[in-house]
Amino acid sequence: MVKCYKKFVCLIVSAVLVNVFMLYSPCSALTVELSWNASTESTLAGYKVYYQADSSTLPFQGTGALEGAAPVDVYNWTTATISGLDPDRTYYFAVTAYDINGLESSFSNIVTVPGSASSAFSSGDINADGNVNVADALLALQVAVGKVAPDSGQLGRGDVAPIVNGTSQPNGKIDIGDVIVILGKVTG
Ligand SMILES: [Ca+2]
Ligand SMILES: [Ca+2]
Repeated sequence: MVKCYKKFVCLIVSAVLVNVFMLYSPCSALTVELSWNASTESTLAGYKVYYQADSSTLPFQGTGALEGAAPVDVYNWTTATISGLDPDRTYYFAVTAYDINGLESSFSNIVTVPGSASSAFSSGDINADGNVNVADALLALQVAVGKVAPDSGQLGRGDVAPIVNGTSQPNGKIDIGDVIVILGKVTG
């Protein structure tokens, strides 16, 4: 049983890569479509979609989607639609697979869907005074070392890193990487 589980985990980690598409419906609720590569495990029984707002800490235990609280069991579909989400919040998604014995794989890669509010203001201007300067870098540093607990607005504005392919990919926290990016903006 243990051997089976390990093999299963390995396959899934390499096989489940989540792609994401965002749809904004007229009522301004956020709908996210996820798809992933099928597992080749012969004992595969299905997949579970985990989601959570504002925090990238696993396991995701989000609530509020029309499909129900995380995890959402999507059986053996390799796509999922999670709807009714708050478009102003940043959501994190991950998928697991489970086999016919109910054993669950580890999590797939995490997909981040930045909220409209946080992506609009994720400039590094943590203190929201209209400028990115050394005061913001200092505040980011204080958050990064745990001296200041950021509120959700500060987190959204200061979470500028990591930078992937030249684009900001907020990861739900302010750490030293964010401090460096903000300092880079300050020093030009
Ligand atoms: Ca500022
Ligand atoms: Ca960050």
